Amino acid sequence: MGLTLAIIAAALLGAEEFPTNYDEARVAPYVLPDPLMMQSGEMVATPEQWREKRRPEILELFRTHVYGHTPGGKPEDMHCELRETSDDALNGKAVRKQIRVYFTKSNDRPFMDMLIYLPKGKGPQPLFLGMNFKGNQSVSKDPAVFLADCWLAKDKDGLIVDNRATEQSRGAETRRWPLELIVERGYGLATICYNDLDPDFDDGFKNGVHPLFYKDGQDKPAADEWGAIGAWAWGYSRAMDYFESDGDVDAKRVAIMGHSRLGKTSLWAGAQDERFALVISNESGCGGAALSRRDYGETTSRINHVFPHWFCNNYTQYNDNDAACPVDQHQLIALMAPRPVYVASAQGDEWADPRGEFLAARHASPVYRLFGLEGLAAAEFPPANHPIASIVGYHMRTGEHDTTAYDWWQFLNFADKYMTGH
Ligand code: GTR
Repeated sequence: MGLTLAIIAAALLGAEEFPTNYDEARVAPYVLPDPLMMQSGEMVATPEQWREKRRPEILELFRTHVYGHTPGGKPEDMHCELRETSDDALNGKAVRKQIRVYFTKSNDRPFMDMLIYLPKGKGPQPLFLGMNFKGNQSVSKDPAVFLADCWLAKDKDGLIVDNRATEQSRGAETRRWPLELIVERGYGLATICYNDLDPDFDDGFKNGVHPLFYKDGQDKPAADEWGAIGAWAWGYSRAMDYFESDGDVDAKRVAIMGHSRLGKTSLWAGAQDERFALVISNESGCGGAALSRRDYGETTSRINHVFPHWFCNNYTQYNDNDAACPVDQHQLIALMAPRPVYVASAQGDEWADPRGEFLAARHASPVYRLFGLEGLAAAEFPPANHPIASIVGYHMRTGEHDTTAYDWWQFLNFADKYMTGH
């Protein structure tokens, strides 16, 4: 059947208002913008032309039309506080650090709390960086982890009370974060709750990092300025700023991973910030890895209505009008080139359009070929549980919308192959 909870929720939210197509035969033909055709009409023929002309063009189009412009670079007064550390974490196998990153001179909110585990070893360690939904305490059962101090969405299990973390929420998300496995495989894990950057509800951009950058008289982002996804992605880059200052972390070997809305975020962060060595999107779907012009599953119109704070306001121009958008999501994936990028789907997650995610990865491949790399090594949509481990990697596993141990095994194998050579 493949109906996910998200689809049921979508149906409850007004199926007539936002019709959803799940019939392959009803996907209308579409034409994708060519990642290698410059706005002048000239074709990109060399990696230099890509790097100097076409890549900046595509990035600017995504900034103007999809995710909004983001204030660049490390804030001048950003500073970090090591709140807690131990070299005896995970039964002596790991070093734990809990860092608070402040973005201005002030120590008031907004700030972000990062939890880091590093395998014990000589020299700086590679790591995975991934944001979490329910607070750092949900990622690990380790009692030394500070309870998240930010707004959290109500959850169905009642572990979040009055939008705050509780003791009961410790380890609530461990099935999505196989920490011991990651450390055993020789990688660290760093995580941040995304709500630290901007709580995930529409409040007119008052309570996250946006106001730090308002010009005089400004009280919300302009139509081509960042929404929540932009702010979360900005947080990924601030984490990278921190890694560059921590001698225990190998900042040249940092993989970013995100699930669902945070998969959209990891792609956008990886596109803008080339310091990330490897980028993983897990079931990011609409506005993430899935082609928008392919009418299957979640639509631009619905996502902009239900989550009006995620993208920039300009993006609403493409509600029910995807063909008019000057970019599509294969070009976002292409912005990772020549770095390794992995797109993961789940068979039961039709809402995120697995085939549309596969096709976007496939259509990003000509940019990789420009660099003498293969891109995605599959012409046909693969059956479930047949990972494709080329430099543009892809799998669709069986099961529902989630991040599972199966997904992590593929991410770890992929990072071994393309980032660390473990
Ligand atoms: C859904 C949304 C998806 C995806 C998901 C999630 O409601 O429609 O695009 O982002 O949430 O983040 O879990």
